[in-house]
Amino acid sequence: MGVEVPSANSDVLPQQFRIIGDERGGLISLECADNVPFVVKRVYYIFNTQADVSRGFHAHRDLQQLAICVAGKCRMTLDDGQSRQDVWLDSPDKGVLIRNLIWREMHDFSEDCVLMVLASGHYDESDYIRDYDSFLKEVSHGKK
Ligand code: T46
Repeated sequence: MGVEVPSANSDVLPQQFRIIGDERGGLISLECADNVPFVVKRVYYIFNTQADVSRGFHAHRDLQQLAICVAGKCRMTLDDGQSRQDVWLDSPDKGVLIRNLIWREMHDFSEDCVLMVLASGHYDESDYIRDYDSFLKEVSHGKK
């Protein structure tokens, strides 16, 4: 894995990736079983998010994701049902690993932000919990 940065919640793991840089510039490699702790089944990226728009506002029942701003920055708010934490993704060598049943919101996108997400599963709308009270119920029912 990347070097883990301390976090209040073990289901939210900020990551610091090693830059394999030389005089030509930087390079970061993401590799399954090395710095990506799951088999990647999907990659998507979010860009051109309009100023003052926030995204997310959901949790996943059974999905691990690694999020990295490969350009620009945004703030991720991550909530395990008991506490919230903000993680700034503001450099291509920083990421956050988000496990199951974590409510996420993305705020404060810079104009040039490209948020890339590696996911352990294919897109499946039935895996989303898009209502916060339902999320709290699933967490309290110990489905983690
Ligand atoms: C997440 C955060 C970080 C697809 O058809 N395929 C996909 O792989 C994805 C990710 C989305 N979609 C469709 C579903 C919606 O109709 O694209 C539309 C926008 O998705 P959504 O509103 O869920 O986007 P965000 O930015 O709120 O959330 C996304 C991911 O969906 C989510 O898994 O963790 O980014």
